[in-house]
Amino acid sequence: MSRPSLPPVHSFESIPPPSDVPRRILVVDDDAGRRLLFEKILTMEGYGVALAFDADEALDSINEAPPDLILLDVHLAGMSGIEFCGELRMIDELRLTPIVLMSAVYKTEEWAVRGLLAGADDFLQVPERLEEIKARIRVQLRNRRDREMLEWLEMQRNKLRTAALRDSLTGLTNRRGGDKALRHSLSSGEVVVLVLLDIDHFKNVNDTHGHAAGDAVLQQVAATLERRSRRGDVVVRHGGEEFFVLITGVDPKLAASIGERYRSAIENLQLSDGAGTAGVTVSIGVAVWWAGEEAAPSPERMLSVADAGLYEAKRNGRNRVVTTEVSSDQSLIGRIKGLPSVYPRTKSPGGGT
Ligand code: GH3
Ligand code: MG
Ligand code: MG
Repeated sequence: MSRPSLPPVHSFESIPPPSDVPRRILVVDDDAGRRLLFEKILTMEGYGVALAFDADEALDSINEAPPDLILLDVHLAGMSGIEFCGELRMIDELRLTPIVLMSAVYKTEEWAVRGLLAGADDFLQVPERLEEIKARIRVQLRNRRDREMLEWLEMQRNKLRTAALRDSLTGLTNRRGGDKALRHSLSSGEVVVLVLLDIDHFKNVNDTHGHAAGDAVLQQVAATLERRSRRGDVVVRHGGEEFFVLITGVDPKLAASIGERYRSAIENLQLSDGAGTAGVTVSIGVAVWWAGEEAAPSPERMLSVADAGLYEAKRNGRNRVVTTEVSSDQSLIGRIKGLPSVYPRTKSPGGGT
């Protein structure tokens, strides 16, 4: 019984089909005849083709427009294609670009091995078996597209991950991100200063000027906190009109004055017209963890100590700072070690940190 004959090789389809976007292939070969041959067959395959005689021309072409695949002769004029392949692999723009080495010389096993180890993705004997060469080029471009897709997905995932930790109104780190950062700080073994701020009588802003004006105030307060923060500090919108700034590795004696710096920055903030209100103030509770031998407090405890200070600041007349030290001992809440704990409703003492 005779076997059914296979269809002609050029009628095979690549699965998945090649991308709709025409791909550009750079052919680097010092042999003019082969350059022409590849230009012809690759153009017929629907690829854009760039030609280079040697490494210099190839680099010029790459600089002008990075190709999607490089077809590289092993024996370049004045240079080994294998060495050049190694150099190309160091170029960041080409990290996804397949490099296919080719040689017209027989018995090329050693070169094939060296070339593949130097970073080439395939090694072709040319100009034999042109249909196979075309198929191998397709496979490399397909692999490249898969890698691009993976990179794109990874980027999307990172974007989503970042977005999940951002507050959409103010652009600050949101509560989830803030809690994560606080946990991380407390496990660092360093001093942690938590400055918890709540806008005073914010409900009045909404009631008097409308919710949009309220939103504008929140944005301007957020921007001010961000501007006043130092590199490495984390500014968080912890909820409605409540924020915190997380500072790690600072001199704990400065905690109260750091709180005061933020208080006065908000008091002096000139709200833009859109906010429809003259100005706002904040009440602040600062919790300080001095670090040391003891186990660090939990994030919840750190926040509750700061919150107790904030509540006290509200009760004492608002627009003020109450600073409290946190001990890891659950029975001791808010030991004050000679810190100026309550700032009266006055201007900043100046200096600060
Ligand atoms: P206190 O000085 O005691 O903090 O008074 P307050 O009015 O600031 O506090 P209260 O908790 O009574 O009101 C908070 C207000 O914050 C009520 C709520 O509508 C408003 N708010 C919370 N989130 C947003 C927001 O995203 N946009 C706007 N515009 N308002 C918000
Ligand atoms: Mg408030
Ligand atoms: Mg509140």
